[in-house]
Amino acid sequence: KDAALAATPPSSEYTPTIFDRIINKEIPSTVVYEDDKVLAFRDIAPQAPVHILIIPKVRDGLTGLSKAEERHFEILGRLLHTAKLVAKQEGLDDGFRIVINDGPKGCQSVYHIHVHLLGGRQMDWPPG
Ligand code: DGP
Repeated sequence: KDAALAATPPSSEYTPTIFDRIINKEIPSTVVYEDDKVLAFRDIAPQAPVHILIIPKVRDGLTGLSKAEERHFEILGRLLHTAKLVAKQEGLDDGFRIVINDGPKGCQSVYHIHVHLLGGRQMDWPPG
C-alpha cells in the first residue's frame, strides 16, 4: 500500500474512526463474521482476492497494537482466533497472510486496531 495513504495518528484515543460507523451499521459493509466482541468485514480496497478486516467492537484505547496493555490480552487473542476462523470459512486452506499496520511508518490509516486477513493468491516476501 502506498505510504501516502498512511494517516496522522489521532490527537486522542477517543477520536472516532470510520470503523465506529461500520460497527454501528451507519455505513454499509460486507460482514463475513460477527459476534458480541468482534466484527469481520471485507476491505473496501482489497489487496488480494480475499481481504478481510477483523476488529474489536469496543476499541478500549486500542487505536493500534502499540497501545496494547494487559487488559487487552483477551481481545487480541480473539482477533487472531477470529482471523483463523474466517480464513477457514473463506477456504484459505493453502495459507494466508495476517497484517497489523501500526503508526505512520507501518502505513496505518484507521486508528482502531484491525487485523488484515489476506489470501487467495501467492503472497510475496518481503512485504512492501
Ligand atoms: P490500515 O491502513 O492498516 O489502517 O487499514 C485500513 C483499511 O481500512 C484499509 O485497507 C481500507 C479499509 N477501509 C477504510 N475505510 C473503509 C470503509 O469505509 N469500509 C471498508 N469496508 N473498509 C475500509
